[in-house]
Amino acid sequence: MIEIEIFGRHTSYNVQKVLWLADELELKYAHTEVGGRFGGNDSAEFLQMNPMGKVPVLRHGDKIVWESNTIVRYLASCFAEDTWMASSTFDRTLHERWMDWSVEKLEPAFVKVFWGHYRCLPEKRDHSAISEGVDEFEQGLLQIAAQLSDKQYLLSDRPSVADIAIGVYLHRAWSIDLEITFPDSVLAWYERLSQRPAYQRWVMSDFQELQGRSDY
Ligand SMILES: N[C@@H](CCC(=O)N[C@@H](CS)C(=O)NCC(=O)O)C(=O)O
Repeated sequence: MIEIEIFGRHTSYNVQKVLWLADELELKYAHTEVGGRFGGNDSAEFLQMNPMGKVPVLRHGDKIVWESNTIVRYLASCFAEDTWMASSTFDRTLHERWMDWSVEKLEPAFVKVFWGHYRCLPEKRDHSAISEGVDEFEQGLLQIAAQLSDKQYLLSDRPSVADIAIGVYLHRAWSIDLEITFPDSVLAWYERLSQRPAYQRWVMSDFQELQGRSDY
């Protein structure tokens, strides 16, 4: 039996975080598409793994983990301590604060933009809500630019779990035919991420099936 199984449709940016890191760590894993057009996330078997009915879910031996950022931290601490995530208590917070911030600030802004613009049929779009989302997302990009300063990645010249949690938004925000201003350092960071095979494979994969689709 394969030790590690990742459940979740690869068009979900939350699932992409987990698949991206698993490839970076060269883990051997099985991937099962669940949710969206694949369904299965409301089955009794799935709900037993994640009572929230959401993807991603990780099975590692007899352990089950859900919530994408939690899975990312779990994999990093199992398989990449002191490379993708620091092991010392304080240094871990340097990663964790950016991951928490992304959930609190960046993702809600991104959802207004991505769901409001890309996943909504053109005739149903609320343009003032989209423009509010773009402003908030751009504010977030400015915070990221200040953090990047002259670093290659968010915390140092090596990528970390913080880059995974936040980097998934960049490709979508850049590719959805909406004017969003990327500060130069953020654009350079996105280009750097785009060179990574695991980012190309999962995050830069085709998500067109989500266009105009608000049912999942
Ligand atoms: N905070 C959760 C969010 C999970 C979530 O909302 N997942 C979405 C996909 S991004 C989902 O399962 N939607 C139902 C579906 O795809 O069918 C996480 O980061 O894992």
